[in-house]
Amino acid sequence: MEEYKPSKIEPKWQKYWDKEKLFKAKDFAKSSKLFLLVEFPYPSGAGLHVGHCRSYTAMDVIARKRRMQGENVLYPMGWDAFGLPTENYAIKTNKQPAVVTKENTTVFKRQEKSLGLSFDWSREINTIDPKYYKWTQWIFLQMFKKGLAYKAKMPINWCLSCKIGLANEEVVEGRCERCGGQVEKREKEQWMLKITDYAERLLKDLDRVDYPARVKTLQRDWIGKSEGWEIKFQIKSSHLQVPVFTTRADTLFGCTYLVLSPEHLVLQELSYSNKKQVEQYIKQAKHKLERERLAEAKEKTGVKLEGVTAINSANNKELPIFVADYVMMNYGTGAIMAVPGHDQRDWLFAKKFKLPIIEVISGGNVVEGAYHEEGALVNSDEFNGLKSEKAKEQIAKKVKAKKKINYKLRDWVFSRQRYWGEPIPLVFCEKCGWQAVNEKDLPVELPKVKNFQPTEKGESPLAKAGDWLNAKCPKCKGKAKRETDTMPNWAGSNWYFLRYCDPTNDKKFADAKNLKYWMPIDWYNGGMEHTTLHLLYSRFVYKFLWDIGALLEELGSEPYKKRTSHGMILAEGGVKMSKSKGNVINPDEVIKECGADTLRMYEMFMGPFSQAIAWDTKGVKGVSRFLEKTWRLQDKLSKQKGKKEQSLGKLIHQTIKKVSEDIEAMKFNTAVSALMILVNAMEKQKSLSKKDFAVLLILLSPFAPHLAEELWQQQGNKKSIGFTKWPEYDKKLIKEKTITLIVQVNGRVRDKIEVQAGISEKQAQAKALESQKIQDWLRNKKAKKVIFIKDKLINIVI
Ligand code: ANZ
Ligand code: ZN
Repeated sequence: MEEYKPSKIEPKWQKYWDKEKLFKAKDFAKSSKLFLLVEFPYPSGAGLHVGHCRSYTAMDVIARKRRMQGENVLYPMGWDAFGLPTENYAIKTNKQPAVVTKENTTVFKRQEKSLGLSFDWSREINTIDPKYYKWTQWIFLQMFKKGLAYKAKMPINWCLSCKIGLANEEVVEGRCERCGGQVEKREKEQWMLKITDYAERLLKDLDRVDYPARVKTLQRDWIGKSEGWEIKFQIKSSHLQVPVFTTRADTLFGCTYLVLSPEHLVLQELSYSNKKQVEQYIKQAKHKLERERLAEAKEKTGVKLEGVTAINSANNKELPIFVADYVMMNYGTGAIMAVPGHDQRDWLFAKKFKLPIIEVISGGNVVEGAYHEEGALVNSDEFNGLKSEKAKEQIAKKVKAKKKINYKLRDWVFSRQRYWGEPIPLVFCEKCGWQAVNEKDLPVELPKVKNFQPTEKGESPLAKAGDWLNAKCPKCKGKAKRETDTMPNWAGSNWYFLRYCDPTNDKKFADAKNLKYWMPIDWYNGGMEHTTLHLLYSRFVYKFLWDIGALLEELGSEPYKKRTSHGMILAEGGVKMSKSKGNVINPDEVIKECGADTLRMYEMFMGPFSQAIAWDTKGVKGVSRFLEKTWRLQDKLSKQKGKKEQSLGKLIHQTIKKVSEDIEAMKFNTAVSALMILVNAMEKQKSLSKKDFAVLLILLSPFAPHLAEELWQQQGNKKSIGFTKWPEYDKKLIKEKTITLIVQVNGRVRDKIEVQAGISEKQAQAKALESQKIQDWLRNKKAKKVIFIKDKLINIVI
């Protein structure tokens, strides 16, 4: 028989699958639908990453298996192709971004095809296609019309090297997420989307979806709901009042000063004698980033306002007022009541400025640091002895505080002053202000411009787009100018999955019938890094579309039923893969050397799917040898003519069970191990059963589809293995018998445990030691002697 040559068989079957349209999802088919989704890639110049392969292959394994189980699977792919890296690269190389994008997309598509992924390519979408972004613009217009899109002067995160405004989510540890460059605060006019209007629903509906716990936690923390009170502080000898937001009204008697954020407007009304000093402080604070300002560990700075004080209405005490940058303007009221005994930042500040620290909750030692816990009140007059929970309500009532809910979530900065994005479909008329472009005039196409460099002033390159700028005001028909900002790179991805349901519709983003059939998405796998970005944004946009009736009510307002997440693939040695370190694994090379099936199977085998794991070239070789071994079983089968076939019986059924269940649980690594055990057993057999071999090929086919298809058709099967029925296991055959084992310590019965029948003394002892009861009796003492009666009793003598 011929040698196993992936480079020969893989392209052949890819062509065959394509030609037979095997993976085409059928709209409205009677069989039950399954919408499987992976995050469509940004086609960067670096080409497909092995991390993409991990996610795509995993879902491909599930897609292939479920098709074999009779489901109508939609597993689509597309390109999220607007964005900065391409634009930056285009600037560097003096090419048009559209040209660069086309090149990159071609590479990505070739690479994905060479992996044998079972995408329905007839539904391929691309966010830069005007037929696609017509609907991205349409969705924006609906938001604009409902008042959810507004333009505001915002202190934004400005990346000095990309010359672009960044959302909070795009600033990682004070640096630009994309280029790692320095970020500072700047005031800019920006289009904003009011995601904050949806904060409560985005939070509450997390209860209804099947996401990993850590994804839910991250989203909850990001939304950051906080329930507390707004308490007003009277400024002495003035009509002015300063409200503060606090979650700890129970600590009001411990408040020893107030703090205003440097951006607080009341600073302009208060009369204090050290104006110069305060102004100087404000000026430098404004350039600092939020994270920097909020960091607990950071050295506290601030300035006392000389000559003004506030009154604590709980005890009529007079309090000094400070301006300090650890209080943010965009949270709560922009002012706080400082309780240094029980808030660590206040404590550090009080130490530095020699302010009194009063203990009002007993249990800690406020001389050494703030005591955060709740507890019984002290030094709080008539509230002494009350527990925090009650005290909060009662103190709030005494000072007439209002209950208040705050969210950390911020509105979404939805514009940028760059070229390579969807134009914002609005025009500005001197008479009528901002106006929506008529829907029939969509899409507003991105004009071709020669010069797409960002400007130093931060103006969009489209501001120089000549004729394109001029438009008619849809309202008064007078002269108007187009908006020159473009949308951020999240715009195209926040609704893309809907387009897969009906990718060529030019009347709607997707027909209601198609949406009704395919939505919601049954299973969405993607990266953890998207948790508070794409995953949250798209939930918001989906809810909005649902609210305005663009989605059928019965679909519900959550797009994803189930979300899972893959771990990152690191370079050998456990560090991040990066071009600069030269440690990037190129899937093309792995495929060239070992084949796509090896790459696929290795990535499924390398470790627990949800965990980060380092690449291991030896591991790749191991999987490659396993596939060769499988290939040779074919030889064995053809040479054993005449011999009586031997079925592996129980092992076959155990493997069916294991592989089927593990795939569903995304325990791909243990599924592959089970296949390896089976192949080893077959190798040792004197003669192989044809039926067993067929089962092996079917179970193997989601992981190594090319090899499985080749051997399958060599066996004389005419139809693709992809449409063979997935096998079921015989429950009776694999049932393990269990017995009750008596466990004694020094001859006395101390526990009874369920164990598999026939286990050895060693296994029984290990099982017995797992019992907490037995551990308590042994108290770490070593066994002197063990008496074991098979399937009956174990006695540990100490
Ligand atoms: C008094 C107090 C006493 C506080 C205490 C905490 C502990 P979360 O849970 O995150 O909502 N705070 C309020 N507005 C702020 C702002 N704009 N910038 C910085 N800090 C601000 O936190 C609410 C607490 O954060 C509030 O409760 C306030 O400090 C502070 F023992 O008030 B607290
Ligand atoms: Zn007008």
